[in-house]
Amino acid sequence: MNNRQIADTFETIADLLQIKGEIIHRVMAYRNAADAIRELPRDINAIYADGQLQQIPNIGATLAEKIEELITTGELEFFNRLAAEVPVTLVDVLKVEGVGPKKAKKFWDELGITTLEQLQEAAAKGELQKLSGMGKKSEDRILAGIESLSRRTDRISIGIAMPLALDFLNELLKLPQVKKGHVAGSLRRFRETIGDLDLLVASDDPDPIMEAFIHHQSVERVLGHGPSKSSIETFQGPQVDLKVIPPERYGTALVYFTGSKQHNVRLREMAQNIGLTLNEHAFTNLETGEETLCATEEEVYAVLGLPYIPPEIREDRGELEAAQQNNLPDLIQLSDIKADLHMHTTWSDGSFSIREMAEAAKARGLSYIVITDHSQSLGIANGLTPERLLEQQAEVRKVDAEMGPDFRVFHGTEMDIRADGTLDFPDEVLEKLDVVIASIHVAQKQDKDQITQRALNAIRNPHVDIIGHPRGQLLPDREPTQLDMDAVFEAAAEHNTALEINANPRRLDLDAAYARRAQELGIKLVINTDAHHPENFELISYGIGTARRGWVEAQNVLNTWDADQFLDWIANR
Ligand code: DGT
Ligand code: CA
Ligand code: CA
Ligand code: ZN
Repeated sequence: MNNRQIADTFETIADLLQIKGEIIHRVMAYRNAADAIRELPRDINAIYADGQLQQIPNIGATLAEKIEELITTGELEFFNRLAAEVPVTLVDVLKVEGVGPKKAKKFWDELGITTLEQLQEAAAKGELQKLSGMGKKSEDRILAGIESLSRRTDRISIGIAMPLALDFLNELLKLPQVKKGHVAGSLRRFRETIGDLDLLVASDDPDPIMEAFIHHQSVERVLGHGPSKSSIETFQGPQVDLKVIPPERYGTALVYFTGSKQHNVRLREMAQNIGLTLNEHAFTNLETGEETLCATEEEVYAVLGLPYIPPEIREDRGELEAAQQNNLPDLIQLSDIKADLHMHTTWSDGSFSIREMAEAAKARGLSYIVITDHSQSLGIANGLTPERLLEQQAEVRKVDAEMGPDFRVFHGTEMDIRADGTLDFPDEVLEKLDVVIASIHVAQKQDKDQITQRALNAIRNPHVDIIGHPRGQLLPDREPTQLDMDAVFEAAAEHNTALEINANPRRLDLDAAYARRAQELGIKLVINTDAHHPENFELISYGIGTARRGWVEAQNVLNTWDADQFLDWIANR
């Protein structure tokens, strides 16, 4: 059994236990174990052979025994017993949005539904809406959920792909034969989801590099192994392609394998217009057959008479025209960021105190932060009542004073926009806060009018400064809400309300395309990590990548401003 099979077995156990109505912490034990195994960078069989199963996060003695049983016998007695009680195919029914364990059990008990096909049939015949607690709306939602399931892709979130790719790349860069290397493909362009991982290194001596690559500890299977190109599949799932390129040809190869395909097509056309062909190896003169080699990407663009085009915008969405007119955007950079305006502490669902978050942010070189815990109606996240919010304000002011004049801690909230469109705090509470973010967390399935009206209510409130993760998508599979973004943009522009690019790689919301439109409409943006832990501050790089992909410039992002300029904007908007 490999890592994924064992993780899947645990995940299925968690689902079956939940359908049975088991207590949540038992369910979570299996789910957390499944996650930990899925993310392992090594073969679990090797970990078992080394006697190190219990060093895997979330694996104690009981789960280690179950893993051992799976590894040594290929089966699990406990799973078999469970599967005899609850049909395993019900697990597929749970994947449908709008179907939780209680509903799955109800459909099974009352209609004998055990498979996805049976669920779809019953919904199509209108049988679900007749059950208690169900209606036409929830039945339609389930039908839509089944359809969106069939549209799901195998693409992975950039948050999984990037650390994996960098791990491979950093190992390769240690080899003496490797001159330089890059992550290429969609990952270098910061697409929100990734098909496979592409790596490129420059060297005249590929054999030892390819050897090291196919023997990396994350390699589960070698798909192809050659002198200039190898492909492997990782334990974590994704495929990784490595190309080794002679250093004098590295520039053309890096442009080619960074893509996008559409960008490359345009570059080839431009080359042909000046009598050259362009491929991954070189420019070639159509008449003389003479090659022009490029060691760097800058040289490739220079041959075409263009300035360097940053990878994030190589999509043939206007970047070539902008380059020809010497009018490329001055894209925001990580070093432009001075603050993080959205984070959680132990006051709601974060894991660290206000002081600890402040220290960590300061250590990362930020000059101010805003503490924005959840508000009262988000009970699941331990949201704050107005009374606790005011108590928190006293602590924020105290920490702000303790941190000295060079680092500021401001008090805000991530306030829920309730299902009925009202805000979770009254105006007289909001006016006491330095910064107000309003976000939609509940009733995300409302129809377009209803959910849009909610967002507009928040945008129009003069105390609301920022809308958090506006569209509610969760990558790679949970689709955004029905929010009418034209209406949101119009209102945000009119009321001077900023929109967030949430940097958490599962969100990236606004995404690049919407961020670009927001900027074009003169709307201010903010890029926040939504940190629940000091380590989450690192996620800012995904927000920066997304913003760059959306052509965003620093001057339009509030948290690139210094604290006084930021406060001034808040006060005068
Ligand atoms: P992905 O993997 O689906 O997330 O997207 P990419 O962009 O990484 O695509 P991939 O891995 O198929 O190929 C990597 C790069 O190689 C791609 O961005 C551009 C280049 N490339 C691949 N196939 C072609 C092609 O048929 N024509 C051209 N011009 N370039 C290609
Ligand atoms: Ca790729
Ligand atoms: Ca590829
Ligand atoms: Zn949120």
